[in-house]
Amino acid sequence: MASGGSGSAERRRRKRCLVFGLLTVLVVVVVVAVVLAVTLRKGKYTFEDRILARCEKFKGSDCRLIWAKFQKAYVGRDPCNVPMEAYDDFIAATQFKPECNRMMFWSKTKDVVHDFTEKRDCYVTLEDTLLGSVADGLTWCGRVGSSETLTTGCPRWTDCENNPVRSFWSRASAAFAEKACGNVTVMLNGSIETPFSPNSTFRSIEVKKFDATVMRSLNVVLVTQTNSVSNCTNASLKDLQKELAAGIRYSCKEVSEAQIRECSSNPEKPCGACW
Ligand code: DVN
Repeated sequence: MASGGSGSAERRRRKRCLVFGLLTVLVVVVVVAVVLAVTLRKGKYTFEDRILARCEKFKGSDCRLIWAKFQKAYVGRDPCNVPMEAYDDFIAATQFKPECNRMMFWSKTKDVVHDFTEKRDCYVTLEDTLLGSVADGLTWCGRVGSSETLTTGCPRWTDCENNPVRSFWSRASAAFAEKACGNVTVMLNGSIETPFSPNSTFRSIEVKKFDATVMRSLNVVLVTQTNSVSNCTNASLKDLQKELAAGIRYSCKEVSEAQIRECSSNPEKPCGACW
């Protein structure tokens, strides 16, 4: 019987092993399924998710409303028929308080400017505000008869003027420039023949919106390299002075990119000593 007893004990042990084995397999399957689901969900990180995540960095923003107003501008529309005014409701929903004496504009100097504003809390560009940061570096459009946001197959910047991305930046730039106040700075590129470029957003939109009743001066920082072709006597900068609203003081300073980069990486250096 003893053998019988040991036989049933053996059977019980084997049964316990089998149950434990099955449970282990079940746990592994569940964990793999969860990981897959999360990974696949991550793969579906939508354009909307991206906009909302960027918006939520600005505490207190009604990001769902802002997303609704943003997509209202282009969803269901011919992607070459989205005028800048289509974003008016979005602009109204993303109102920002201008930071007088700290606002920075730029043209053909995107990398050095954003390297500076990311590392130093001296100035604020449009792309550092809620208004500009939600869409910075992104491409989007809609199409007639669809409620989707497309991120491929959209018109390029120069394909047509009224495309969703270009119209967004025109409208956002106008809103940012309208609020420029106090002493305003602009970083222009000394390595090109016309730092104040005719077709640039800075020239075609922003300078025209500067308001002398709130803006005191425009201070050009002309970013130079060893092989720079322009300096502060450049003809296009003379045009800039002429196009500035009466009453806004103008200054220009040639500053090497190396000096700006050094200041970006040296938080001990006071902002005012960067140029
Ligand atoms: O003051 C800044 C800022 O406020 C912004 O809102 O407008 C001013 C910068 O615009 P800008 O004067 O036209 O300066 P850029 O350097 O000529 O163009 C700025 C950006 O617009 C470029 O960096 C391009 O964006 P991207 O591709 O780098 O994310 C885009 N852009 C301008 N002309 C373009 C173009 N993209 C493609 N093709 C073009 N022809």
